[in-house]
Amino acid sequence: MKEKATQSYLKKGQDIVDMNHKAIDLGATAFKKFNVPADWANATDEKAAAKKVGKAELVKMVTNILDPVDKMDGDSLPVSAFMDHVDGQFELGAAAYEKRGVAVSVPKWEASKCIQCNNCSYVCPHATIRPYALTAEEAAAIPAAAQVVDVKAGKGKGVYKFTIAISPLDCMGCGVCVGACPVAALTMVPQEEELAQQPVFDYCVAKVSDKKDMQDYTVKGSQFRQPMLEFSGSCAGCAETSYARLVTQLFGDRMYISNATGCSSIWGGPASTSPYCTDKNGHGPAWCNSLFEDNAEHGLGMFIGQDKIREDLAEQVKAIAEADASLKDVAKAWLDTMADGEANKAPTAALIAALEKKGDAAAKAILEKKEYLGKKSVWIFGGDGWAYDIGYGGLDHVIASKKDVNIFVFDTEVYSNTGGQASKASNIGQVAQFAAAGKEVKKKSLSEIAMQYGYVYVAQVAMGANPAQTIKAITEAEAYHGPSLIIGYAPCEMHSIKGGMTNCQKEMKKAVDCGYWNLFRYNPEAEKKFTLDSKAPAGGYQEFLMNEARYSRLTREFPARADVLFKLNEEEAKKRYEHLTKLIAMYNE
Ligand SMILES: Cc1ncc(C[n+]2csc(CCOP(=O)(O)OP(=O)(O)O)c2C)c(N)n1
Ligand code: SF4
Ligand code: SF4
Ligand code: SF4
Repeated sequence: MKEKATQSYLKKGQDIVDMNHKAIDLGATAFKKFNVPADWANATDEKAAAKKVGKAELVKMVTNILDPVDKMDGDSLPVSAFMDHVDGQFELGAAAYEKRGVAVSVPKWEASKCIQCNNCSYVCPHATIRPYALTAEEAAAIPAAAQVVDVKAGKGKGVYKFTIAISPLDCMGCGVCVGACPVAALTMVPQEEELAQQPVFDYCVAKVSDKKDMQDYTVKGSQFRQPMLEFSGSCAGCAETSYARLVTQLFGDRMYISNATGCSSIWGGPASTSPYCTDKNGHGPAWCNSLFEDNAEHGLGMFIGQDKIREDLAEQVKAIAEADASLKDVAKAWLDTMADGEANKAPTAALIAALEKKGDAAAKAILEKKEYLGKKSVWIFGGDGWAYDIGYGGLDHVIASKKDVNIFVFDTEVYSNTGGQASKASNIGQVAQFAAAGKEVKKKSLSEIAMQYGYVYVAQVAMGANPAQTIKAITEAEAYHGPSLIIGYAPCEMHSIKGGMTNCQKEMKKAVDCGYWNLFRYNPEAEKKFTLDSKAPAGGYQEFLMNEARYSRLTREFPARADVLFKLNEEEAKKRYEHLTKLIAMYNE
């Protein structure tokens, strides 16, 4: 066994091998004997859990499909079980019914220490730690295990109570939230100790109302918005899901997502465990996965389809307002804001109300398509294997089209979902499949290819390094009336970061501090188009590389080559930063 462990783990470092050997030794000696109680021989199955509540179609799907699948009994499902889904559509929000309870330890919140910054929630990949602002009545009815305090500062002070709700049965135990807390108000404790928090979380989700006055587009305010990606099956600590969750908090109620095949299609839509969900009005991201190689085109199709319907609706709205002067103002307000998401919300609601009141044939014809009236936020999600390599031709075609779509690339610098093949986003010296002796050529600059069009919004972000810059880039990209490309640095299981994925967000900061990854925004609509958001490299580059076994393993396998490639990697990073500083002058004069 030890030999096999050495073979499997030497690439991750001798310390990992030693830990495995120790575990093998302990497995042989440190066991205890427990007698199985005799009455277990007559054990019967537990009664089915309390009746599921929720939308009837969703409960039916969960009961008939998800439950058997979760028990590894999906093979026994008859074809007839899928009759409601013959067109491939599944209900949103099924993941909330799973309650996998897989975390060994979960965070425990200490209200007295908390400064209510919401950083924990901002980074959580699984949306299992959430801040809530409560009215006095909501606070009075919360289960007893909750800790409820006054809102300490800023918006809501003197108005609301505050709590942090944690779902122990959905949490993945990554500890990323603990690392993001500036005042050590969170500690990891055994899951069983925190089970009383589950009813608190469930109460907050079901009963606490949306506090619009607490919500904005800052790190703190964004976390009072409902995440519409929750409890996915991504790895504990995954950066991809933290980014996607954040995007849904900002635009989820009017989002369309086209998703490339890759990790994001697997954690995003494993039939029938849909982790994308809806708000209390039934609005949530409409999500679809086509192919690895045509995702951008597929997303463009989603945009064009609804855009054409909206163009036709605009003609109908103009005509009805011309015929009936009482509709002139509502129609104008809707037409004037058609291209702007947030601004179009109230005029859309007013237009629908006015048309419902009017109720004639022309009004009914518009109302038949009322779901299209509001401005949609169209997103195209995928990994670097999709964006830099296999779907690149399509991505280029789509950004060149000048249409108002938003592309988010989860850049793990490797094909993560298929076990870590090198992509054109992989970097010099990185060991991956198809680059067993370390990749020789530098990472492609996808961002600069996009910038040269001049009309594409482009940003590079790393949420753990600069959370405010990330949210700024996402909101600017969405507001931009044209194509946008955001590339998010996404540390991944595949990187074998020292200490594991609990350090995911911290690793982003290290990457930016040493200049391995750069933060910037290119906004064609801004007066100063190019903004370099990261500082000059502060040193520690080689230490950064050695912190990840995707690099450090090369020093064990090919030490001389490692030396050369890692130096080259650092030199290229320095050149890249100097080059970026020149773009400030080039694009802003
Ligand atoms: C044309 C095609 N080639 C290969 C595959 C197999 N495949 C599925 S996901 C994937 C890797 C995706 O990598 P990436 O785009 O980097 O996303 P990540 O998994 O890293 O999020 C591959 C190769 C496929 N589905 N289609
Ligand atoms: S431990 Fe991980 S999954 Fe659990 S609440 Fe914290 S960040 Fe979320
Ligand atoms: S990160 Fe810490 S201080 Fe900030 S809200 Fe969470 S628990 Fe409170
Ligand atoms: S392999 Fe990487 S990208 Fe995929 S779910 Fe795991 S951490 Fe996330």
